Amino acid sequence: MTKKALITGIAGQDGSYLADLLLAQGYEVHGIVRRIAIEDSAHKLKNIQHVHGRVKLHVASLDNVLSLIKTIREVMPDECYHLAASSFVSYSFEDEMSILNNNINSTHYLLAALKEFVPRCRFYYAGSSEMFGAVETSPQDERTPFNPRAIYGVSKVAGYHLVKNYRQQYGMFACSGILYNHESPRRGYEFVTRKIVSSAVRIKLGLQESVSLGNLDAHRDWGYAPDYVNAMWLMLQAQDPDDYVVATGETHTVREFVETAFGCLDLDYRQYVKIDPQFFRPAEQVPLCGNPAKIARDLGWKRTRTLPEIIREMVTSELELYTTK
Ligand code: G4F
Repeated sequence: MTKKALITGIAGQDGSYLADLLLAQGYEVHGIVRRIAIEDSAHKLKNIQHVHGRVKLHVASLDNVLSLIKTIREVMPDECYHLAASSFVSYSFEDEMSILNNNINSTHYLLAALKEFVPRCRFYYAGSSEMFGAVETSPQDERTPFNPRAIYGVSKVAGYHLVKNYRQQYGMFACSGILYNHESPRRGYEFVTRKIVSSAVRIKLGLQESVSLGNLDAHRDWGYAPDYVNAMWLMLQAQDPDDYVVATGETHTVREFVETAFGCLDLDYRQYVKIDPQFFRPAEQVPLCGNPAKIARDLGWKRTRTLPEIIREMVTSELELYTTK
């Protein structure tokens, strides 16, 4: 029988790669999108344009439990991947009420609706390294205590506990992936990797003079987004539900990323990068770096790309945006 998957956040970087993976596996793929995305599909659905007609989109709102129940009853999924969230890490706390409400409630609504109408459905929850936040030890693994420092991380810790609770109290097959940064040509422009790549390409083409960045010495554990959606899928194919850290186990600085991206275009980044305090975040004493040993051991997961390979792919794809217009 054809398996049915329901994805929240299907039009985002991870949702679109997951849709590709599941279609290739023969799944019937359903996605939840907001009405505004349908109305502005050229922009808001661009990551899934290439699978138009092969995925079924449902208009629903993650803050409206009735619309979620209606979708779940219509689809009756075998697997549900909950990827949608306010995911830009805000340290200003300006949006804390809406981030907390949206991220926590949507997870709770989905779990409650699935438990009621299709309890056999396997559930994946997108956790984040931001749950570890201001860590005291590095690398982090599944036993490292959470200490979120941004409201986004607080909301993700709450979702993680909801998932664990539904697994332990109700016997649902519900898992959390604690994912470190993962990048690709489909990354949003607000994140530092895409900002660097798109600026470097625009500078090379004479469309921009410089780029303003924050702390070039910040470290990140950057992996390849398609590898991370593969990890999500593996978690839901496992014998038993569990939570896993997904990471590369190595960190690089923003400066290294910038140097490599500009280097791909034969540019010296020092001539074009300006430092702007508005992009600085509170300094990290201990770097966020994940230990993927458990998912490697239990599920056979491994990454397929190094950071320089990811950067090269992002630069090549960004250049194509201009040359194929
Ligand atoms: O690309 P970023 O904005 O990603 P961040 O904050 O690490 O969050 C991403 O990864 C998390 C872990 O997987 C997710 F939970 C989250 O949803 C998101 O996907 O920033 C990366 C680093 C930071 O240290 C930041 O301080 O880059 C540094 N940075 C330096 N200059 C900058 C800039 N970040 C941004 N966005 N813009 C800059 O100009």
